[in-house]
Amino acid sequence: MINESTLDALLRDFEAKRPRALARAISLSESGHGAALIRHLYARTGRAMTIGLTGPPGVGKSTLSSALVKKARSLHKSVGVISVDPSSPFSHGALLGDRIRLTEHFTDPDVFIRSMASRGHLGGLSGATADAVALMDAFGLDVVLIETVGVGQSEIEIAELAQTTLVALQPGSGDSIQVIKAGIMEIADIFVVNKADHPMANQLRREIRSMMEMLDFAGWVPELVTTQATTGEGIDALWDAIEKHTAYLNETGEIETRRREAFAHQVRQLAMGKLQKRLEHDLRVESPGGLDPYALADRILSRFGVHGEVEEDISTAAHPRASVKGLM
Ligand SMILES: Nc1nc2c(ncn2[C@@H]2O[C@H](COP(=O)(O)OP(=O)(O)OP(=O)(O)O)[C@@H](O)[C@H]2O)c(=O)[nH]1
Ligand SMILES: [Mg+2]
Repeated sequence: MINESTLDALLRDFEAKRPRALARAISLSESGHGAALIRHLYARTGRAMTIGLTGPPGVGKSTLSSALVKKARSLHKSVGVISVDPSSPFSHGALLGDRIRLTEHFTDPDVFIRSMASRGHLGGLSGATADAVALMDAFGLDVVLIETVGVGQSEIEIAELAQTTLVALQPGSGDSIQVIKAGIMEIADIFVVNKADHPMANQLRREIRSMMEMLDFAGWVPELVTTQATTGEGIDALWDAIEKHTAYLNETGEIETRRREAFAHQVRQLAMGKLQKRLEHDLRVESPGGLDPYALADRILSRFGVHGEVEEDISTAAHPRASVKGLM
């Protein structure tokens, strides 16, 4: 926990834009003690441009992040980078590789780099990440870039926190198949074929195009950008695509829909986290006393104010952005 005077001091440092205060704030929320901070700072969020960057291991996400940071800095924007590793229970340690690729930005006071892992946060890794995004936003960083590895569910969740989601794919790896399988198609606002110098880069572009032809998009049609992150080739085009998407969100008002969805997602994660903790406790201490599972479930639920049958509305999926042609 954090006491009143520590919180006040931290908020003062935060307001004075001391990077250490931001670092400490993120650490606190990462370990499950961020509620009071977020309560104080939440009203100041909603300003930053938030970019999610996901893709399989080794595709070049960190190299792309570094190139995007450079681009944003050339436009005099301050940047926060959050690199998320769902497989690592620790922050900092396992992510040395990421950090090394960002070294050229280490000494820049307008670049704030942070690795995340889930520790004690009730909302799990996506909850901890959501807090970090909110804190960087409240701190006044113009751009927040969230890098997540892989193509699984938790990465999709994290990508949904962002206004604009970039999906980076690797030539010659069968990635396009993975994309269809994992439902990544639906979350990508921009596809990035990185490693343009790879002989299979053009084939991957064709595969992505034909994949897109199978889909009906509700509104935005994903952009396809080719980059060579190591040389910076294509980064200007990528940045333009990000700005174009941002403009689209603002002009159509979809930015509000995305914010609402992200908000609901966070509330859901937090509430479920708390409920689950309570439930596990009750299950441990409760003696079944001859009750059947339904009866015991009802007894426990009645303590949460849930009685009798519940109307079925279990759809938690976010609003679909694309659907397969002919299926819906
Ligand atoms: N040839 C080539 N190599 C690249 C390019 N971009 C990145 N790489 C290399 O690909 C390797 C992986 O790059 P990273 O940026 O660490 O990839 P990542 O997706 O962040 O990897 P993880 O964080 O481990 O998932 C490094 O050796 C990079 O130098 C590119 O455009 N062309
Ligand atoms: Mg990386």
